[in-house]
Amino acid sequence: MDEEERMRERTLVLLKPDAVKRELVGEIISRFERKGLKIVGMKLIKFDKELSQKHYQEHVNKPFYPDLEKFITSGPVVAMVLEGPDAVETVRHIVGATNGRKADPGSIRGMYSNSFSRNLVHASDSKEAAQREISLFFKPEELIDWERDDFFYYASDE
Ligand code: FUP
Repeated sequence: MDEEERMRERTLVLLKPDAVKRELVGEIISRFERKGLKIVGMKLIKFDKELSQKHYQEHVNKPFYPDLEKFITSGPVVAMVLEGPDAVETVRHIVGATNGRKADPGSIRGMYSNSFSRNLVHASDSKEAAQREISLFFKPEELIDWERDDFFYYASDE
């Protein structure tokens, strides 16, 4: 893989209904922005059962799935695509371990979640999963390429 491709890796992040209902959306997005990850796609969505079954395809037959489906369909979700160097791994690292009580205290889950199942954020766990999940939530034309530009901190004609 060339360097350019590695720098522009993309991953899917969901801010789950607990993040929205606890009004932590801004706080969590700030963590990603300040880390230097670029938002290239973002929308507020509501999961139905079908989308839940597709997104959590590897969990559908597990005993905890009914609760997971009930939770993920219980309110709005912010879906985002983040871009940056090794984005899949970097984002998983900032998000922290699944169980908020065991997650590193500096991670998003470690800071804000006190639960195993209500853990605020989903992040793709591999490049293959990222590709599949991005295409589940976003059409290609909904992903926008943009460049950082210091010029926009002020206008030259002010
Ligand atoms: P993660 O990759 O950290 O988001 O975790 P998993 O893909 O293993 O699990 C998906 C979601 O299912 C987690 F957010 C928590 C929930 N879950 C349970 O509620 N019970 C379990 O035993 C395992 C996972």
